[in-house]
Amino acid sequence: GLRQETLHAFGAFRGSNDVSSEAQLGRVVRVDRGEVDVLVEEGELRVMSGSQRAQAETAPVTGDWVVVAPDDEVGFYVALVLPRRTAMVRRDPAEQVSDQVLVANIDRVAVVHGLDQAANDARIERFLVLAIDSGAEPMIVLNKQDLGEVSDEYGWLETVAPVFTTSAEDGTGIDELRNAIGYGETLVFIGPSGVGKSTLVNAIFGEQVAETSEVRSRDRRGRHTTTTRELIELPSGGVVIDTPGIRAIGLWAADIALDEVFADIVALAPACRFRDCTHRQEPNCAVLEAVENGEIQAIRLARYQLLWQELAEQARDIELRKRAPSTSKRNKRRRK
Ligand SMILES: Nc1nc2c(ncn2[C@@H]2O[C@H](COP(=O)(O)OP(=O)(O)OP(=O)(O)O)[C@@H](O)[C@H]2O)c(=O)[nH]1
Ligand SMILES: [Mg+2]
Ligand SMILES: [Zn+2]
Repeated sequence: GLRQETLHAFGAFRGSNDVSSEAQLGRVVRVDRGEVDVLVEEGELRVMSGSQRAQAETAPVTGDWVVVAPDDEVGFYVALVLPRRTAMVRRDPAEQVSDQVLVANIDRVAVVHGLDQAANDARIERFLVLAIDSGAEPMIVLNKQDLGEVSDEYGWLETVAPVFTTSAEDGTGIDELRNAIGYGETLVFIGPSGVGKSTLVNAIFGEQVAETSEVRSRDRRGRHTTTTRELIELPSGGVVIDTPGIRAIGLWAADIALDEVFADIVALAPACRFRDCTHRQEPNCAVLEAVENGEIQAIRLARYQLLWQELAEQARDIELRKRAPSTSKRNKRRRK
């Protein structure tokens, strides 16, 4: 997945910095407690992430293109994280007013749902916002087709992103999915635990490269088998990234992506009487009219409003934090 602009950035870095001529370009395969595995031309290198010593200001994540340089003490270290073409970013689960990059330089984000579970529009919508916000092409994979039907409930998905129906178990739809990953392209699978992300990776690859395990029989929930975001090179020249299952994910400044996932509602808004209509109780609201005559589900409008509110509150919190950068959490609470 190496692009011309990445090569240029590497050349520019080498030209203007005092790094060893042995510095080499590589791609991060996984990040594990301060150590980073980087795929370079000759194979995988374990390097220090090098937060203290490196010029690298950004912490490397899976999928990053990095410059790796040799060092007498630590072996190798990451000297530079090259500019990211795309990145999947969530709200940091610990630091609520900062963001966290999950994977970088991806071309496609495949949101996986298991058809053995009930449809969960809210969850898929949230994952789709994350996917679109990354700058990559979104896709939806309805897996475990051998265990459940693609009912009308899933019809709306096609209006947002291409839908692939697969069974990693019996091979249905696997060729189509594999063909969707072009030469040099990177696809990342996201979704809850147990939906079959790692099994899909294995099916696409053609042999067991990612660990999988059975879902709990009681509620068909996964067991959180995959624990790191891991990059795998396909024989076809494409790349897939397997990720640990997540049930919920915090969005980060994803307003534009949100409007893409709810394009049906957004398209009606210009016909509302008020330019800043919130579609809650305003007179002559085109969206509420569409709900009334059944074109838009009331529950879908409610979910849009919830996500919209979440992002608006977040933007306000970030703004507050910017104005009072040194205020500790305790002080902030006291001021309220
Ligand atoms: N019947 C059926 N079972 C599947 C299919 N895909 C995956 N499974 C099974 O579902 C279970 C969970 O699959 P995994 O690939 O480990 O799920 P995962 O999404 O990677 O889960 P985490 O790594 O925990 O996030 C395994 O027992 C798989 O064999 C499918 O298409 N059909
Ligand atoms: Mg897995
Ligand atoms: Zn309105």
